[in-house]
Amino acid sequence: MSQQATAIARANIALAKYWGKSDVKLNLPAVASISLTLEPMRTQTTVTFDAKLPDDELVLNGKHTDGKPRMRAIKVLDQVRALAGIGVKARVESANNFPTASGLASSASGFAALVAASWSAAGLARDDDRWSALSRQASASAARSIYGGFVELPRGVPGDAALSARTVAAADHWDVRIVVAVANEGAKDVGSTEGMTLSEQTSPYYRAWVDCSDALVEEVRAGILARDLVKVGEAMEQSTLAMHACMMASRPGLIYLQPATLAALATVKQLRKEGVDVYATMDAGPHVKALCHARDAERVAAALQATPMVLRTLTAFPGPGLEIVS
Ligand code: 2P0
Repeated sequence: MSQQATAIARANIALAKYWGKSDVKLNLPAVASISLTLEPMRTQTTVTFDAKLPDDELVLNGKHTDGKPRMRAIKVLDQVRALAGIGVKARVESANNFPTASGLASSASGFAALVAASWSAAGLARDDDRWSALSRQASASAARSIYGGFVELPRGVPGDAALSARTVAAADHWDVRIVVAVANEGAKDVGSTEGMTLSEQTSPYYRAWVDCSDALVEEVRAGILARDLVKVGEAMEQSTLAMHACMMASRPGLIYLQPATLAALATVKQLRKEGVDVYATMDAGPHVKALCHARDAERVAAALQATPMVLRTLTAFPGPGLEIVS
């Protein structure tokens, strides 16, 4: 027996952030989040169930990979095998077309593509909501990469194994850009999953972060529907800064921001002074992602590129949801 499918998923960037879990076992988020699915930042994944394989194999960007990434992939494969009633081992070949150190999380597009490709290779019928729920269990941000455009992942009520993301507005709803200012190339020292637990257990601002997030999500959603960049931008900046305040007040402090981050933030502020609608967001890393209108993207990219310590920029636009290509 040999069954194969290939899926393409895009990375996403949260405009309203997710940080914290309401149910660790089911990986349910403690706060709702809203993201934008990004073209052309893609992961392409092929899954082959092959009766001749003695064990599951993971090939990431051309390299055989063991350890934690393979264990996380096996967890997804096991769930799909249980649903499909098969016991055959799989080869997973996954590649990103964007650099892993670009500041764009590859786990979101990676797990979304893995879920869709393994599901399809196992002969199950397409089901975006179940793909999203299964992706969420692997990595919550991955639940959002199943859908295109502007996507919301609601807060999870403990025990709700079926929680999935949903579309707020399609990719063609609003022609905005995300300009990524890459601050450094190194891998982060504390991963998101670990960092969230630390914040929840030690940060005096964790409750305040959770409490303020609902209103910010509402504002971001309303701003997207109204195509109001100032509204989205102001709420987006407060969301990222409230999240980082909560991170920084953890023990030990989680300081993801670096000198290049602050320099890029100053550039964004200066551009606003000059009349450009541009707002910044940062994830669990030092890179600055600037949201602006399509017409301003070149100017924003040039200004960020000229900012001291910024290594380079990448520009992304609203992209489609999960594609099965074969
Ligand atoms: C987000 N991040 O909303 C936030 C902002 C990082 C900062 O989603 O533990 O890799 O696998 O569910 O999805 C990164 O967290 O964490 C993330 P898990 P994930 O994009």
